[in-house]
Amino acid sequence: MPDSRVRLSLDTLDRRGHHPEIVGPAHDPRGLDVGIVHLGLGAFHRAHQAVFTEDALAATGDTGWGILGVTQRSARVVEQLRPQDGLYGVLSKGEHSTSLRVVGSLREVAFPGDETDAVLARIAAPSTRIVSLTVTEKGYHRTAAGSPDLADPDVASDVAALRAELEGTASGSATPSRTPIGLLVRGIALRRARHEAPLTVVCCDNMVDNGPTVRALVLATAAAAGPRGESLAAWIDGAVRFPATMVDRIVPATTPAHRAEAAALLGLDDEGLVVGEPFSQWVVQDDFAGPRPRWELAGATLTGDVEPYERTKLRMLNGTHSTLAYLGQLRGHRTIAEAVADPEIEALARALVDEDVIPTLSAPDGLDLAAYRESVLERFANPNTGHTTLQVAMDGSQKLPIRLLGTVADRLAAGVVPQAAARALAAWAVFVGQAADGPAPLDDPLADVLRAAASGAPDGLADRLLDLGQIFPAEVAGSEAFRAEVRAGVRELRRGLVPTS
Ligand code: CS2
Repeated sequence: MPDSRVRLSLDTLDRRGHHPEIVGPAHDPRGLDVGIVHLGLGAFHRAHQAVFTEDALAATGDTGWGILGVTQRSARVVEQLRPQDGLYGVLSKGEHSTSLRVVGSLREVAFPGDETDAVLARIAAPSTRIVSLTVTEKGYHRTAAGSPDLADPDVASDVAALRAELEGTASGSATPSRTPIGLLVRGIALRRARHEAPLTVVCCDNMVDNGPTVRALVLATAAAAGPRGESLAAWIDGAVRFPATMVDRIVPATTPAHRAEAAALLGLDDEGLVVGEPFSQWVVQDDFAGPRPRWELAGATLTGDVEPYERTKLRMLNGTHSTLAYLGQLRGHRTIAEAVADPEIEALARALVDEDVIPTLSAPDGLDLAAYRESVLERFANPNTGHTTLQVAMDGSQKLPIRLLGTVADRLAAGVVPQAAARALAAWAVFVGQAADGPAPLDDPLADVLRAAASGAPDGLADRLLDLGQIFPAEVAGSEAFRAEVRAGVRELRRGLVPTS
């Protein structure tokens, strides 16, 4: 038996167990060159795009699409993956099956805190054709209007560094980058200065129009760096493409129990392990400035128009997910699977989809929305992912506008007050109120603002939250009928009832 205290790495790979459930890597990782720089090396990227890339290169034998993964949040991810030569496992937890694959497409990892020079040089390298991102909603440091938040000290620091680099006044090693967009723009500036080769930026975050959104942020961040920044923005406008994408796989946080389960299968310790449901989907707008991996050979859909997929997924899956998370938290359900098994919560989730969301959608080609709803609810009911309501509940101030408030605004514009969506927001409001009062931390970049709004007379909770212009657009906050529904939902939840529409 292999010693389970030995870490997974290129040198130990052939000591792994040979259970039929274990596969991969699908190629020799040593032979891959980096062609993709990925910003945001969290669990989602490792369980999603890195796997599609692995399968695409296994299908073609192409060796130019290894990934450099950059983690900006903490150096811990580097500590997990660098000793493992970038290798890690994906533990797939189906309702009735478990499997493990070792992925080898991630070839290098970096933390720009102290490796900004190296990352900028990689973004600039001619062999890099793609920069992709999964930095979560809050990682974009946007204002409510969608522009870069130049008042944020991290954004300001990157803009100042960019300006100094463009004007030739930067000295010594690069100022550590503090935001993903800042890092990206600085890398693109270096690329332009060195050889002007085109580039494609692939955003893989759950945002409406994610490609165009990132494009606008990149252009505005460049332009904020003075006249040379404006000229850089003009160059980016012509040379860099920003395809939109829809990404989908449920990837819960990895727990010690998952690590123990994988170690027992693999016979090696894997600190980079990630966990996911078996389902995985990727729809990518086929708009690249240069070559790309043949992701379609790995099951991705390359298409001209991602918008219908993106909107359907964000509103049906993510909107419902957040609803289950807040109601589940209020009713003491630890996991999403437990929440969706609660008949009252399930009824509200179905009402949200059928009455509020579906009327706002035009289905992507050939997609049956009722069947999609069933498949989403079935995936949520998988008890083996262990996805917690608390994890999905985090960052509500960033997620709700994208997942739920578009539905609300569209229904209000159509003259209908969306009752189930109002109930979902009421659940968020009560959750915020409880977290603000109690010992549970409120995991949200606007936690202080939310806490301040939540304190005060309980009757005014819904209105004080709806007044937060950073979260609620005027077309939602300005509807008295909608406010009344949210207030009613808060009252019912306080009485311990799941409000029905
Ligand atoms: C979830 C998503 O954590 C969350 O907020 O709603 O991460 C969800 O699991 C994925 O988008 C599924 O593709």
